[in-house]
Amino acid sequence: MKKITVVGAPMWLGQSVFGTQLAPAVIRSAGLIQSLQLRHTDVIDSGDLEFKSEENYCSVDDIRCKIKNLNPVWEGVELLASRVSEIVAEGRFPLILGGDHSIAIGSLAGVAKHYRNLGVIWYDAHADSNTMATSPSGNVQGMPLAASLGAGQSELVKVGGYRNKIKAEHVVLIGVRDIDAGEQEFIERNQIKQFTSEDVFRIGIHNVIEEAVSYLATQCDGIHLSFDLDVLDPSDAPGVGTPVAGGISLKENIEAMNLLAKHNIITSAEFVEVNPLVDRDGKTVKAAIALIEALLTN
Ligand code: HAR
Ligand code: MN
Ligand code: MN
Ligand code: MN
Repeated sequence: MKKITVVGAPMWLGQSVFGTQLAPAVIRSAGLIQSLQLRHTDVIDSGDLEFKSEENYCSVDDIRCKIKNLNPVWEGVELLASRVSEIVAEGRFPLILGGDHSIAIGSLAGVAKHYRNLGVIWYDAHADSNTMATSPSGNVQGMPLAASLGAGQSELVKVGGYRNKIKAEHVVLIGVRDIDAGEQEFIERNQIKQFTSEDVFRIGIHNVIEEAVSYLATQCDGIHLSFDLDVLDPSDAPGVGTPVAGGISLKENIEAMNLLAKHNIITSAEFVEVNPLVDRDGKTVKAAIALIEALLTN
């Protein structure tokens, strides 16, 4: 039985599509907390963090202008890092509701303080391994994995007051299928383990999870799950800002969450990138809840 603390990180400034900041409230009103309380006796909903919501482009002669909304995103992820660190220090399981994927910088900064070798399972259609030098968009949403590995803009790299939250050999990417050239180079240079969506279709989600677990379990003292809903096929999760065709079905992803639950190795988790404003019939919100329920059954 886990002691769970839910925290909302209503961020949207890590990208350009308005709406991901609404996800924590919408996911709650669709019944997440009650559903968790059916399975666990100790669930605390600690509400949403307060983030600034104005876009903040810096002046064009500022090098940092290459990163969209750097200041408000940075402030937000610092706040999240402190809150998540407190939750872990209390011996509780942090369940973080995004927000766009920039929040992973804060989640990992908060969690990794408490582990010597934190592992990360990064579920995503994208590799999120850009820096301002390689980013095609300037969106921090596409940079959180690189920043957590110590690469990129110093503000983002030093969130929580320290660098290098995780090591490249403790990361597994699952479901990736839209990788920028600079990201591909970063992944190869750092020898990051990845299972593309093609790999999942070829060897099956069960084998992918078993391989990921055996790769991480022996080296890591905790594993953070960073789940970007756009890893799902858009037919199962239309409500995301950057859908990519050819994704993994909800059914297979639920199977994956069930397997992770059975292995009982996930020590913190975040579910990100749900945008209720572009969702259809609450499909993506419901998918997020079903995935969380499967992960947190025991
Ligand atoms: N790689 C592209 C960029 O850096 C697109 C990233 C898109 N978005 C995400 N991340 N949802 O997972 O801008
Ligand atoms: Mn992502
Ligand atoms: Mn993505
Ligand atoms: Mn098995």
